[in-house]
Amino acid sequence: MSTERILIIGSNGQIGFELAEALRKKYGSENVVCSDIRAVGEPIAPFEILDVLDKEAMLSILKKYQISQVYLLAALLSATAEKNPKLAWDLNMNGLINVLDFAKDGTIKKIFWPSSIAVFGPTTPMINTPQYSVMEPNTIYGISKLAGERFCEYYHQKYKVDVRSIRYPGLIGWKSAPGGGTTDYAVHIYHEALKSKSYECFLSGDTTLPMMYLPDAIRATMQLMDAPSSDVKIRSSYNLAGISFNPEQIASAIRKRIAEFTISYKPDFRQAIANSWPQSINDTEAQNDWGWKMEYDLDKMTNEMLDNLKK
Ligand code: AKB
Repeated sequence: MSTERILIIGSNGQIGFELAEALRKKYGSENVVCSDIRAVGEPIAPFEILDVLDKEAMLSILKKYQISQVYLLAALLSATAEKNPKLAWDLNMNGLINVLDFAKDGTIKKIFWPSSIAVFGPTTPMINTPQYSVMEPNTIYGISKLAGERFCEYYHQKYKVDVRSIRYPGLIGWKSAPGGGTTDYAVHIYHEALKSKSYECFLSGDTTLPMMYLPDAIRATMQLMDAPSSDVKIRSSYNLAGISFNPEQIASAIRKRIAEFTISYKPDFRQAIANSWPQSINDTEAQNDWGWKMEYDLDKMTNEMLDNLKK
């Protein structure tokens, strides 16, 4: 058994919940400390209340558990961030810098930090977007993620900090709820399909975005964290392609299982955010550097989502 001691910051969120499960299975529950700004229900120990902006409190948790790796997941996502840009910048940037500083001074050894397809913007080529491209995000979330990527690479180059990152597409899972993103519709739609056989979508039917089933995203994250340091050639953040589809296409996939399902469209402010993001992503570097391979397509994901949500 490895001697890794892991801290997940933001463990109550959509990624945190499933990642905690997977990491606890791999490293043993006692070696994976979950933390969040508040407890939800009766959290499984070890759990600590932690505000990512409270550097002192973070240090005392790192020392108390002799943490070697931090997964920093606390963030404001795209739609929520637009409603409170200053808080989004503060949380998304200063939380990251706090953790990077603890790696710089040797308190911790390795960091995972999620970036997003939101680092791209309206001037980026939208189809098969390459790893290196024009990056002019026009959402505060995307701006903070792009700045975060630059900080990660800077700390790696200047201070040899072992930080690893993935530009997640929209994430879809049945175990945990999404938290304020533009891609959240692709989770809500499954819940509503089972509940009311209809769904009103806040994006237009032809809005194609890259998405990924959470088990693939968790596997990618753990694969990247396990890769030998010399294989991790990109220290900003890796593109991951996922599955590209639009609301019409996910509705058709659901109709293969629930024939009566109907979808209607009422685009809101999130439409402009979605329009600024790529429609499909090229992840050649992740495939070449650490052997990434996706498993779930739209139909396979839809079957698993509906089967599990029905239970
Ligand atoms: C969001 O919609 O904000 C997130 C993301 C794509 O990073 N799911």
